[in-house]
Amino acid sequence: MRVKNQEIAKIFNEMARFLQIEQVPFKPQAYQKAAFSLQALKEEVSETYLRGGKKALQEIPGIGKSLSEQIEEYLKTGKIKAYSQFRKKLPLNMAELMGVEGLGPRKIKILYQKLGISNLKELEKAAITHKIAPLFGFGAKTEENILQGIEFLKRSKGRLPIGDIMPTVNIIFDELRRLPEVKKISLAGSLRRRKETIGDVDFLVVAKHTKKVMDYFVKLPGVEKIWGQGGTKASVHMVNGFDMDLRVVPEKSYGAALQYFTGSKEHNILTRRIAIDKGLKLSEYGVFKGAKQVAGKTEADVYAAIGLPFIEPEMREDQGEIDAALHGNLPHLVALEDITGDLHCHSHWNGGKHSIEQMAQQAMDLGYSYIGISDHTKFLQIEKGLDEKKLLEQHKAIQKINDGYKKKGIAFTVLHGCESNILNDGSIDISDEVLAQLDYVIAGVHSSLKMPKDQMMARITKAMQNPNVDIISHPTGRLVGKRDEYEHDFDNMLQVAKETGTILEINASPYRLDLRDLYIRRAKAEGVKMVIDTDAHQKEQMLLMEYGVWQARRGWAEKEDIINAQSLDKLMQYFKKT
Ligand code: DGT
Ligand code: CA
Ligand code: CA
Repeated sequence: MRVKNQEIAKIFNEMARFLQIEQVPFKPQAYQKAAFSLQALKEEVSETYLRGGKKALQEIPGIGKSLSEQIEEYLKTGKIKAYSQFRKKLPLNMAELMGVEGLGPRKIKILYQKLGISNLKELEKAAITHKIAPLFGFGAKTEENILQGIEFLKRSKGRLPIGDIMPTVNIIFDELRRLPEVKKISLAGSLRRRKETIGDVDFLVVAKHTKKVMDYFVKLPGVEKIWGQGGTKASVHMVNGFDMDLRVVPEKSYGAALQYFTGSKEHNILTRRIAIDKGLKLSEYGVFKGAKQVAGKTEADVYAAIGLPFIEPEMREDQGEIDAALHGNLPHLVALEDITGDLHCHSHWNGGKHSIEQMAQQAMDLGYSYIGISDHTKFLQIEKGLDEKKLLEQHKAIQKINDGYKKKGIAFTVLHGCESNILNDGSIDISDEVLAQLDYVIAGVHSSLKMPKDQMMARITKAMQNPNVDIISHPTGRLVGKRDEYEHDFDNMLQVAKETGTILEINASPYRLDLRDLYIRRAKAEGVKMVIDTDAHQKEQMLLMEYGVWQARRGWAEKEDIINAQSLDKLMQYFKKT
């Protein structure tokens, strides 16, 4: 377990926030980047240090001289002085406060200095008693937004976005799997069903030596509290703020237990009823006819014993999957391996981290046959959006890159798109003449998110009717666990998308996933095509594709519903002809 990496990453992330509050330029991004590298690092950083000292640390991407010194300091003393000083100066529960939508570093600092607000509880109290509105630069609207943000956090009741949990769980999963005492291991619960928010993490294990596995589990680095440890189950709380359950089951019941603990509860009620109708009993121990176990070792056996084909975990939500299974109508869900490219990627042309070539290389490394570069356009000044002139320059640059590939015999294509802005009146912030020269155009709502529904729909409708607009990016504007969708009428959106042949984006960022599972189902039913895109602003973010595919699967999407699960030739046919 690369515990030091996680601990230092956590500190670096906090440092980034402190530095943002202090309005120090560039450094926050440097700390964030370093934190990201540390989390992704395969080796425990203390081993890196033992192997080659500070020099070796500096070979980690994003770690320069001064950060390598801070890592060294932490490894030697368990502390980083610069961090302690910040904590003393601004004793804030930063993670809590930053979780409130609309509250950035600058405002957090003012709230602390003027009102002594250091956590969520104090923030709520101040907002309710209208202490925030009179502050310079705040006002009644901001106060109201803060209350709404807090309300949203309360509604999510401690559930965390899957993206907050998965990276840590992946590391722990590998640790557990490698134990010689572990014979079989799987995720269960909502995490296996790939729900967008997770209540707690469930592991299921077949063990050669139960107690050893349990002891190891409760002593994992990162465990903050042990809720309980019994004969077959242990529960812990992690420093990252979530709980994990580990259950050890006998091998002959592994499939049945996996079926039971994957849930959902509602799905299980139905499967149990089907078993009863067949004169069988289904439990977490197996499928039984009287006292005799007739299935249980594998999940597929369990489903087969009650007369059903295997149902993918992502579909087990009592949303008609049992009916579909009984009638042989289960969809063949799209899979990560089907994805042929990523169409929503930003390059350093609009202030992203990497060049077009670097992004393209990452796409090749992922086995894609193309990448679409879709930088922001001019309305988004903070994102260094491109204007018409820059877009045309970029077009030439991309042609040159493609020519280079051709000369070298590399079968890979860079498509030229852009992520344009849908202005309040539904027009696009780039001239039609230039849009028409691109391979495809993404358009998204990036401003005035609080419009009334009718106005918002008129705005999006007009954009979809634009013959140059092929894809609508983040079509609901929500942020998972943080911000509601903007006001819209989804059925209406689907109708217009269908009439105009416009594609809707399943944004793969685990903090966006704009299209909820049920929206995806409806789009599929209407024959509206979708694209799964990562919206990567740096090449590493292209790895988020998996989250988008999971969401698509939860919406029963098949390969044919997803344009970037097609060959490049087929994909191009989905773009409007202009
Ligand atoms: P979460 O943790 O809230 O994100 O959602 P789950 O689905 O992971 O729920 P959890 O952790 O409480 O339980 C894991 C699975 O165990 C659940 O999906 C179904 C099964 N399960 C738990 N309690 C019950 C129960 O009382 N009845 C039935 N039928 N199944 C249960
Ligand atoms: Ca769970
Ligand atoms: Ca649980």
